[in-house]
Order: sequence, then C-alpha cells, then structure tokens
Amino acid sequence: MTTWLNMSLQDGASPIMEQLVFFHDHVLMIMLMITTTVSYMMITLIRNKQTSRFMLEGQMIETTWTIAPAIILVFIAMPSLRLLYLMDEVHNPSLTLKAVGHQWYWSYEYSDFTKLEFDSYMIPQEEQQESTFRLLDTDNRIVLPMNSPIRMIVTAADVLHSWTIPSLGVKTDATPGRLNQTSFSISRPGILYGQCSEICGAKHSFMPITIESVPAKYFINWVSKMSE
Ligand SMILES: [Cu+2]
Repeated sequence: MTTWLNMSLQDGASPIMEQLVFFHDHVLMIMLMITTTVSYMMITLIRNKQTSRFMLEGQMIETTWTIAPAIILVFIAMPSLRLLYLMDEVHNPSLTLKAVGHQWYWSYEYSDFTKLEFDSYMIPQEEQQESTFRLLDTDNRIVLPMNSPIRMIVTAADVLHSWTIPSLGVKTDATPGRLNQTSFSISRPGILYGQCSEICGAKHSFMPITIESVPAKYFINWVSKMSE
C-alpha cells in the first residue's frame, strides 16, 4: 500500500496492474526522450542566432518533425489499447462479488452463496489498534481467494460512489440503478486497501475498501464460518 512520501504507483497485486505499471514506465521513458529533445532545442534556440540569408524553407525537416510524433503516438496507443481491452474482459470467473456503495459505507454480497452479505464500515479513530491503518481499515474485510478470477459487480444505493483498489488496477463507478462490471485476479496473499473515488458527500473519505486475499482453502473455511 501507499505510505507517506510514496509518489509512485503501488506494487501490482494482479496481472493487469503489473502490466499497467510496465505501461506507465514505458510512457515515462518516451516522455523523458521528448523532454530531453525539446529542452535541448530550446536551449540551442536561446543561445544561438538562427539567421541565414539563404535558408528560406526546409521541406525535409518539416516532414520529419510532423511524422516522428505521429509514430511516437502509435507506440503509446498500441499498448494502451491492448490494456484497455484486457481490462474489459471477464475471463470465466470462479466467484462473483457485488459491492454496493452507501452514504457512507460499502456493503458486499457474495451471490454464489446463500445469505453471505455484510456491511463494511471504517474503523473509527478511537478504535484503532497497532495493526490497523487510520482511515483505511474496516470492521468487515472482504475475503477473497487468491489466484482465482473474480467478477466484481458494482452499484450504489443512494449517490455516485467509486469502488477502487489501486494495487489491483481496478476503479469502477458505483451508480444507483446500474450494475457495472469488472474483473481481476489477485496474485498474492495480503491485505489490499482502497478508498471511495467519487465525491459522494460529507464522509466520502471515510468509506474505505479492504480486501483480505487468502489461499482458496482459507476462503472456503471463511465462507463456511460466515454462513453458519
Ligand atoms: Cu463514496
């Protein structure tokens, strides 16, 4: 998860997020290339008198500096579109989780099991423990099996919310009267944090999302305990 002074992306906990981090770095390298070239040209322009009685036009350089940026844009667009369509795909999910945004908490429904649903409220500051993160931990964590494709259905009960887990590369709008769908698979065990990402009212900052990623057998144990 992110900590203070951490400006980069969180470590990817899903294959998609891993690819998104690679794409981010790829685009950053291209940006570095362009800023270097442009800075060099600006400094040269300032430091030299670029005048000539004989030079009236330069067809070659103008063609080059029109086509080169277009080619660079293709190198950004191709991997970007690849990721966009990969993220949109739902690959034969083994579990469906429905998240409903409320003012101001999330509630979850595991529709593959009977009567497995609960509300998830932020742990208030007075009840913090050594092991909990302020403004990020919830009283009921979502428990999910690692290494299995999961389908998320996201909706809201009152106003717009947004269900987000940065380390999974997932951000889906929660809209009243509409079911939005995304999918992911978590590649390692651990606790993943996220926050509502759509200004939804006074306590928008106090409805975090917490996922506990566990091996499949622990998940089954949890399910049987919850449905008792
Ligand atoms: Cu919200």
